[in-house]
Amino acid sequence: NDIIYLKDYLPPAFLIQTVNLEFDLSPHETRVRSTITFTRNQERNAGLPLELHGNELKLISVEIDGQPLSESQYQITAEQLIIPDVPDQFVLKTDVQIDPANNTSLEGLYRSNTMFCTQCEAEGFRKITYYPDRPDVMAAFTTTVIADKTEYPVLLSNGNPVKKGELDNNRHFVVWQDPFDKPAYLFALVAGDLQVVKDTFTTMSGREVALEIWVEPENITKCDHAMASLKAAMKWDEEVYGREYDLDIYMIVAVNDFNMGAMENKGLNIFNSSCVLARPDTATDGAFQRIEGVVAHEYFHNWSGNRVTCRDWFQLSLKEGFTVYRDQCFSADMNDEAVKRIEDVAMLRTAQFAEDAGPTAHPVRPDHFIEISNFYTLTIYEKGSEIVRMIANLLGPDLFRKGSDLYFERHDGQAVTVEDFIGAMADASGIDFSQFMRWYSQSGTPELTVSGHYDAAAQQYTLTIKQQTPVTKDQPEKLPLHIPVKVGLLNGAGADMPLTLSAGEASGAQGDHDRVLHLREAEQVFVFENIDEEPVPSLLRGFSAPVKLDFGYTQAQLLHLMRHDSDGFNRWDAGQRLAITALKAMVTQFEAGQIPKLDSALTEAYKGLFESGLNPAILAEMLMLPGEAYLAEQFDIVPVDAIHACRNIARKTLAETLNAELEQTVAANQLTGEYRPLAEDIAKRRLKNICQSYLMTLEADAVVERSWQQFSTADNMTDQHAALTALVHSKQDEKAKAALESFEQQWKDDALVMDQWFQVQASRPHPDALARVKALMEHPAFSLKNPNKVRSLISVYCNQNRVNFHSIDGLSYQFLADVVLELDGMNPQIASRLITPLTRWQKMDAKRQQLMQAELQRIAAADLSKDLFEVVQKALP
Ligand code: HT7
Ligand code: ZN
Repeated sequence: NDIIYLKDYLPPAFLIQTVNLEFDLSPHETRVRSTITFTRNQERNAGLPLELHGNELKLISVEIDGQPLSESQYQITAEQLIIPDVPDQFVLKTDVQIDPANNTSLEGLYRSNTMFCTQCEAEGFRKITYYPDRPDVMAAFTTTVIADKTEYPVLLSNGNPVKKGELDNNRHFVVWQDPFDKPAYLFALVAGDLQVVKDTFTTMSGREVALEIWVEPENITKCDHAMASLKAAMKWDEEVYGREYDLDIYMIVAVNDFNMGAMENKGLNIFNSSCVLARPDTATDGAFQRIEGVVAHEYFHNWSGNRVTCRDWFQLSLKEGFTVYRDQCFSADMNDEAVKRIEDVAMLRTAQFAEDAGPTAHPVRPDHFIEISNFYTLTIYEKGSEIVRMIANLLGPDLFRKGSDLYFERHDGQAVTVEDFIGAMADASGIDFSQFMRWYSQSGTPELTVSGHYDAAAQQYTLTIKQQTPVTKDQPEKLPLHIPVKVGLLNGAGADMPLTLSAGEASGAQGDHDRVLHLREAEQVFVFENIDEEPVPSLLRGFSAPVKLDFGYTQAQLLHLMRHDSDGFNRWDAGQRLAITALKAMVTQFEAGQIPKLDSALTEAYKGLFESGLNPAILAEMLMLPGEAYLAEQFDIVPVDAIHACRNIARKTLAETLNAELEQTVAANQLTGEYRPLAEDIAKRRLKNICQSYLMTLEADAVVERSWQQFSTADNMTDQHAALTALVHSKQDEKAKAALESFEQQWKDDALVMDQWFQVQASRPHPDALARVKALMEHPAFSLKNPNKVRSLISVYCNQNRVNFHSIDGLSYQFLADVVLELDGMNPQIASRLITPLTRWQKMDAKRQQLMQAELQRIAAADLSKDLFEVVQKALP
């Protein structure tokens, strides 16, 4: 298993002008004939051999400039076709045979149900034909797809259809031409018996673009939301980034078997059906919002990824971080901005921070890898997006737009690096990003320790900020970063004070109520003048940098921020800090053998929320206690059982104490009228269901009955699912059983709804959970070959049912190891993602550490894929 290093990058030895592909489709014996015009790259030495990637291909023939090659003229290895002696310019023809029906890895060309589809990012094209499968080789593709007309009436590829016709033996063909040069990872092909929903979009320059969503016939009623989202995204990208769509047609295809969420292939996006299909009765509000975000994300890639692509895979965050930032801003504009920020930060702090502290920690631009598929991580995507957000905040909206225009114009049609992106931002703004570049090369989450000092006589308030990034497994040394820390100071009445800085660098105008402090040193002092009373600092507003922040807030200060902060994010965060302190105190009591008691200050603070006139969206967020995974992050050694028990006790206490407020909120937020996936309605449903779930902790008959009624009569999946969860996660075993049976009966033919049925059971915090998960693996709707099923049942159990996964008998660790080993032979990408919770042994107690490590050793002893090997090697002690 070779390690590939960024420092070894060399430009390609050959460039390509045109690629002609002909696919003759058959489940087990697909033929791929390619005709490629190559030219030697003047940037490299003359005389280099032609080296093409190729995996699991059966070579039928190869010829150069019309001359067939004999076996002595080329070498074939498990991963390459090498032709030592080639002219400076030539046409290469190859004919290979592949077996899509036996391709369970879901990369390359494979079957999903009865259709053919492709997934080529990152290095899947080499499973289709011999090719220089690297993103800096870009070419114009013409693709002919041939297949049986009855089984595969629809034949799709990138670009525009330019020719179609009939062949003998009931076969037909379509020729697709993509006028834009692209790397092979953006190639796509789909063939099947599909139906289409069509619409159009008129671009800002007045061109009409055909929009098509292709699905299996039973899903034709589930495409409206994705179509509306696509049109909204196209409009937003014109308005906010000045980016217009370039082809005359934009197609989306939904497939059931897919390793990730979706793929931005040029003109032909392929989507996991879970990220495109939604109907009010089958998809929750969360699914509607995810679809909106993913459809937009893939659309935005047309510029940030496709028109301007990555030079090599180390630059992955160049397209992913930027595109996530773009989709987060889009979703914020379509919904509630503060809520979107809260959701994104909650996920980052829970999961990305854990990744950054764990054995697979890596920089946003890694400098080496064994298997690039392992680097489609929260660090590349979410931390990468936070970096772009920091740049956007440093520049302000006008200069950021100037920078992005410059980036797209300067590099259109090129394969570029992070330096090119930062260079455009620097040239547009005049800002020096040299220290800032460390965000791309340094892994780990920086920790800020802040102290405040008020000098009443001098009317000065001084903030001293220290930064330190803990050592990570991949990097022993850390340097200070350039960190934008947005601050405000609240007076006793809760109002923002005007800020005048006399020491320390900042952006934003003097006298404004917000300033962005530029922290560059390991320790730096910032002095505010004319401060006539001791303020409460609101630090890191809007989560202005992906860091941990410790100020040592008092309870009174947090209550003040929770009530008054003008920054919606920090208001929520103050509540989270308050809750963490209260829950940690309960954990201490629990571990000392006492009965844990929730601090009444938290109950009072929550009570105040109901009277504070907050909108339902924010109120819902503020009522949620930090999750078990985020609480775990607050400890050096995770007291997994205590966290679970104390959080439950806290929920119960809140339900008892705030019973009237919760009841009143449930009653006040019942929606009548037709379901709409609009922010306003989503917020009301969420608030109602959160309050109802608090009340369910008391298991009172009337409340249980209300859940049952909601479950039985809901006309939308959000309410039905919330009620099902409330019942299944309660102690009402009879009702839980009845609800699960009824749900299964109702939805047994809908794969996506059955995923929810698996999830609800996998996350059930009851002691029989592992036995139930094992039993559900035998259910006819479950398949280890389908990633959505694996995620719904096994990932949810191992990541969201922490108290059972970490059961001290170690049986769940053993279970996960068994599943991972079985899966690795079928789908290495999914196996290596699934193992993540087993790699996080560092923060568990000695007994659990030993059990987890033993399972990792057992896995390591087997013959593993590159994917799993890389992760397990890193995770071993
Ligand atoms: N750019 C896409 C990445 C992707 C992917 C990567 C590895 C294996 C399977 C995959 N499917 C899609 C998705 C995106 O970020 O838009
Ligand atoms: Zn992406």
